[in-house]
Amino acid sequence: MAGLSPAQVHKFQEDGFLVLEGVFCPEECDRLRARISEMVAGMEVPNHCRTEFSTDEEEQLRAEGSSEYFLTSGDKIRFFFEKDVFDKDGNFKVPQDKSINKIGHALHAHDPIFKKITHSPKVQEMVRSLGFEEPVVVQSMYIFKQPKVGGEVMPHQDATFLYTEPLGRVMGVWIALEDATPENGCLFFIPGSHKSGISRRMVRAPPGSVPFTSFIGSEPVYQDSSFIAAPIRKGGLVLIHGEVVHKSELNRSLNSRHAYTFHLMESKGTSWSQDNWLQPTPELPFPALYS
Ligand SMILES: O=C(O)CCC(=O)C(=O)O
Repeated sequence: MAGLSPAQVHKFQEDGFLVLEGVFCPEECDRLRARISEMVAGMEVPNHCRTEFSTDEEEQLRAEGSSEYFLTSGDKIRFFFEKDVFDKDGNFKVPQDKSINKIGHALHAHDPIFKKITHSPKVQEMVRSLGFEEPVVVQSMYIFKQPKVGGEVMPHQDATFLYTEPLGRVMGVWIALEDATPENGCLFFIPGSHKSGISRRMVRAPPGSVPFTSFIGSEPVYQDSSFIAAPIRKGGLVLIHGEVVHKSELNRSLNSRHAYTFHLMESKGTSWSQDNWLQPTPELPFPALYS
């Protein structure tokens, strides 16, 4: 693959996203899905997910447990569940593989199959053609969008959570591992919305405070009519500018909509905010994409 054509680069720069069909073959997608099935079959469920808490104090401990679990997940492979999937004894009310919302945030670093796709020549060539000189991988997620229960992802800009100075240095790479349609929760975008900066930032609270994160600014109310759907077939890939407004709706269908996504930052001349929830660690500095 020779990277993106000048017309594709132009479209990405104008719209803030680019839909590319047929980047990976069905077998490559199925290999990722099979690996995830193995992980789910062997996963350890954290206590704060299984345990029912009744008093306010216990509920506070649960909230702290889940915030800590999230905030320290940047360099690990951790499981995040849909709401209401455990009974009061901590047993699954739904099949285990239908209980998960997402896995994050370092599949790209710890799993050889995910690492290979992340650093694949196809991805590297695309990213090069967009002018990235020293891109690093900051996080990765496997998103399940479960049939009927896969919840909506509210309109947002990724730079709200992955803030850099200057802006314009973060890009998402979103790979459809199953067909994504308006019925099962494909991505929707406001074309061109990446040109107006960001409306809010999520920042870490000082150590010891609860909640662990807060927002500066607020997300405007967007008109539904401003969004356009970006349906894509299995094996396709969507490039997502860090400031483009996007969302996905509830999965109303009987089919899941699995996707593997990771975020890149141009590290050359860029400062990663110390206030971001996600931080590189001594165990896992952000790895270079071109390797
Ligand atoms: O996969 C989804 O439903 C949402 C993904 C998303 O918003 C993102 O990766 O920034």
